[in-house]
Amino acid sequence: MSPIGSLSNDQILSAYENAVRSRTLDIKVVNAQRQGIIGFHVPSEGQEILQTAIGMLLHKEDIIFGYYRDFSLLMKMGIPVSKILDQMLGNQADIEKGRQMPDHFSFKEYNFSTIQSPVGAHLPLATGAAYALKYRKEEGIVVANFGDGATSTSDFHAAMNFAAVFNLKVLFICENNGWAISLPTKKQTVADIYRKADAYGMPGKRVDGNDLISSLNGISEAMDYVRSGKGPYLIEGVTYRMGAHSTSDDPKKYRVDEITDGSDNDPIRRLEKLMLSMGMINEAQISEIKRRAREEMDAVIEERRKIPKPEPESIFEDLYSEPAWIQEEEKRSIL
Ligand SMILES: Cc1ncc(C[n+]2csc(CCOP(=O)(O)OP(=O)(O)O)c2C)c(N)n1
Ligand SMILES: [Mg+2]
Repeated sequence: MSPIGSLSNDQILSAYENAVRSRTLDIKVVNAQRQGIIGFHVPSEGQEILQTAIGMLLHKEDIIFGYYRDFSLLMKMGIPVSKILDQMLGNQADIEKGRQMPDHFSFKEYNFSTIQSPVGAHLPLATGAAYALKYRKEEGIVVANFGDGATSTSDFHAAMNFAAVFNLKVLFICENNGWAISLPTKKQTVADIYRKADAYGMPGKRVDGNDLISSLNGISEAMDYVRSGKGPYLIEGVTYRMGAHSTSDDPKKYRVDEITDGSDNDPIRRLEKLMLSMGMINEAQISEIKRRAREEMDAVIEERRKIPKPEPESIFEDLYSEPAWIQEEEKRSIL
């Protein structure tokens, strides 16, 4: 047992390793994008610990409606890095056959629903899935995570309202990273995000999303509440987007407050300091974990890159059980 609540040292270490592997993958994928290997990426740097905490508390039967900035969550759910990269690369092993933008995952076997590009669009779907669970009397809860910007969409309102009206098992988790691309949170909403729960008649709580223990405590309390059938719950995890919004963004145009890797506000460094102070780990072990993560990610990227892209004619698959004449005609005209 570690001195922190009921967490074992192994659980803390495995949370840390997950965050380090996720950040390493982020860095490698951005480099791959710069080399033209991957088309686009939305890094999770700064949000690793909050997402890892969510992943640690999920049950197998839970249904996840995530968003595009989710590497650490996917990895903590046990989704192999190879599968993540297949989608990013849009290769033949990609379940989506290369038809989606990178970062727009679908992992049916992990109950991870397809990521939506329009901000907030997945939230009514999450509420709908929770309604289906109730109607079919099935186990599990729905977890929907999203950014601060999503709380200003009408879809957020519809999802929160119906989740409460129908007393559904949905846990809404806002990853408040301070920005919606170039717009700081305070310019898109004046209210505290967790207090928006009041308007819908559900509990809301703010946690320090850069701190593993605060995140785990808040999210597990909220999950217990939702699992017991008392209704939906809103968690606001305060984190910080350390880098650019995406590989298409240049944050130097609008921000001067950059948080650098290794600063006190970096959630990974904060967990390192905690583990060091508890004598759980030393600097040499930290370096070794990071070295292993770099080696792992280099090897997986190298392996998955070799898988060819889908054949162009595969674009005509999956639309109709029998090919329609119009598809045949189109195929003949372009292939
Ligand atoms: C409905 C809609 N409006 C605008 C966009 C363009 N857009 C993509 S991401 C984004 C910012 C979203 O910010 P937030 O919800 O805080 O998530 P974050 O990217 O910070 O994780 C915007 C405005 C979009 N995809 N969909
Ligand atoms: Mg944001």
